[in-house]
Amino acid sequence: MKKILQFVIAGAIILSVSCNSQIPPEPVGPVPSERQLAWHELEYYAFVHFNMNTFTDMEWGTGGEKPEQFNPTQLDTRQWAKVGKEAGMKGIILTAKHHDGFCLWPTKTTEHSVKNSPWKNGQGDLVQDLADACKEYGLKLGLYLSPWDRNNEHYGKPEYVQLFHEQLRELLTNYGELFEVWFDGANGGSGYYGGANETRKIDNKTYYEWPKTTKMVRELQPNAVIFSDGGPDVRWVGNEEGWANETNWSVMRRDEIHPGWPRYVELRSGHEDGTHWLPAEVNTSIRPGWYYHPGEDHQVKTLPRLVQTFYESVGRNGNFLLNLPVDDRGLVHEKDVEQLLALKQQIDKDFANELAQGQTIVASDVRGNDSAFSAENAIDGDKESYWATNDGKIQASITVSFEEPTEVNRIVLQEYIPLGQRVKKFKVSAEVNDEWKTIDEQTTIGNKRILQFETVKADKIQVEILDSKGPVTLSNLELYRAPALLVEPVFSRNRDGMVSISVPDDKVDIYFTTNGSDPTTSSSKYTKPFSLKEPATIKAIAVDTDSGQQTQPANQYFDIAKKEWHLIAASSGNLEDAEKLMDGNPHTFWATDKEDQKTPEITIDLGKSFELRGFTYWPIQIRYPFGIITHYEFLVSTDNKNWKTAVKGEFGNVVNNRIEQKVSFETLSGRYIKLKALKIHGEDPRVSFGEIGVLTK
Ligand code: FUL
Repeated sequence: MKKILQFVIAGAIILSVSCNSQIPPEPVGPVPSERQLAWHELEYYAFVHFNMNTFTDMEWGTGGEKPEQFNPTQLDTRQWAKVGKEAGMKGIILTAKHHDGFCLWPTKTTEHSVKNSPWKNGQGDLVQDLADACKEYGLKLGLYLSPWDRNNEHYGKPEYVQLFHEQLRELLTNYGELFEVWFDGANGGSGYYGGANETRKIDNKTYYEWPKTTKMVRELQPNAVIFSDGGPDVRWVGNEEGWANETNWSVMRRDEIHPGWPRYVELRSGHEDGTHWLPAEVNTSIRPGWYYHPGEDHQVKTLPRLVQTFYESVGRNGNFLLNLPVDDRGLVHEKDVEQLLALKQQIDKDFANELAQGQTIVASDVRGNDSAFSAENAIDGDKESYWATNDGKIQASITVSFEEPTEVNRIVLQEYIPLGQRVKKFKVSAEVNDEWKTIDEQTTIGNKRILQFETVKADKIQVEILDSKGPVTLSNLELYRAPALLVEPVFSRNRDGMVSISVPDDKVDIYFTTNGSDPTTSSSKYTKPFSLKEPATIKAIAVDTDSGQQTQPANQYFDIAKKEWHLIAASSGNLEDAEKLMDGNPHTFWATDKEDQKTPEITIDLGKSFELRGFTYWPIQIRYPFGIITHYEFLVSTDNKNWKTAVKGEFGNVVNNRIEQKVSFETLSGRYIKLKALKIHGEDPRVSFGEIGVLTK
């Protein structure tokens, strides 16, 4: 009997070992749904902000606009789709209705739509046009529908919610398959509201009946993911600048989040102990604004900036949603097209030649010593196969050995996310001339992590998983040697008017002009800071001394220098420190005191009289800002006694998009300027200033 028992036990052990060898690891934590998995595959797609604001030069229309104002002359959605396709994007998400309430399709729910516009004599349907164009170019279609509607008279009441759901139903029913439905979190506030012109508050958590909204999307578009600050399928990344945190979990404690969530900063990293799969989408615009503004034609993001955004979104476990502000002709502007194609070219170059495939690869631990989970699976080009470790093995390494020393400066890592996101900490090292050196130590991987590092000529590259939520599952490891990226020069000018031009690489020369002409290698060569006191536009190129390759010209306009400026009065705050709001550096700031009870204001003496045509305000640039002015009044005086209001207004979307605000006004001469903060964002009573400037040209 004893023998039989021993035999049975031995058999059970053998059985369990061989079973373990074929059983994949248990999932860890929440896992993605089918529709989320399909969404992860998309990685890079376009946002198109094109609507009433395109014709009013605004970021947030009030809702009081007239349908007649919507009048594109060359609208061509096929051009958008063609550009998107050529840029390597997988789809387009269109603002079918933005906060001002104007609908780009002939909805039955309101008269405020294309059907009452001159475009195609009111016969057009822009959503349909784009759906057709996407189909033709093999792109997916997504739609943005703003819950906030500053036009609708019923906004704030139950009637509006019914109408909002009806609009959603139309969009979900009439335009074929959608891959994503986008709900913005910026809701409630002042608006036209059918002529009431008032402020209406709503409860973001309950007003829109989110469960009903989700149910409708699930029924009518079962494959579409739903985006909002907190999903339910895809989350906002918590900034509009185009980056996710290096630590980026695709899981979150979703039930804590709602649209307009005040703890949105947490969206940048996710929650390690998340209860739901809720991956991040990194949305940013190719220009400063979401909408087209002719004044921003020269501010299309530079190639280095776009490349950086790619690495800080796709390379940090996020999807990259790049906004194209289609212009008032109805076309993606040629400057934007140029940059999109340049980005595509650069990314293609960076990842042109994969180096790990075909090399020897070994792992310190392989699940059940089974080839189904071998190290080779990480370099076989098949995402469905993966290297896995045994249960309990949460520290392990995988090493690629090159046949001969090979230059490397990029690594791509992917976890097998159908079984959850696991890795908490990992290290990448290179063996160079028999010596191991650490390249980088990082935290999360997720669907995709890309690390850039200085070129090493390595015999071996090793990835060590130092901590993980469970056994490792790595589906992909790729290595590349990307070429150098020539970075456009960057300008700065201090208070004394001394201009510096810089590039990060000292093997690169800079040539510049100050008369507005395009620089060439025959222009002045930059060697040290130079003085520039009068208004001028500086242009510069960077030239790679090895290859002779050069960048596009970068340019910057500088108005009068601020040497003679003095902050002579402020409602509160330490005046001695005030230098920081006029030192030419928007990254330093000055702020009033907490005790400031009145309308905060500052007065600056410009030292002498100027013909003033406008002013500029850089909001504070720190990571967690406070005291941003949203509504302002700007006054001018010749004697510091009698003041004239030059302009009064709102900096639209300044909190989400903290770029330099430029406001023009009818020319006024004066020596003293006063900026009043009529309204500031948030609870903090202080008002902050990154930089103040004037426009005299
Ligand atoms: C924000 C909106 O308020 C902006 O206007 C823009 O649509 C952006 C994508 O989302 O919250």
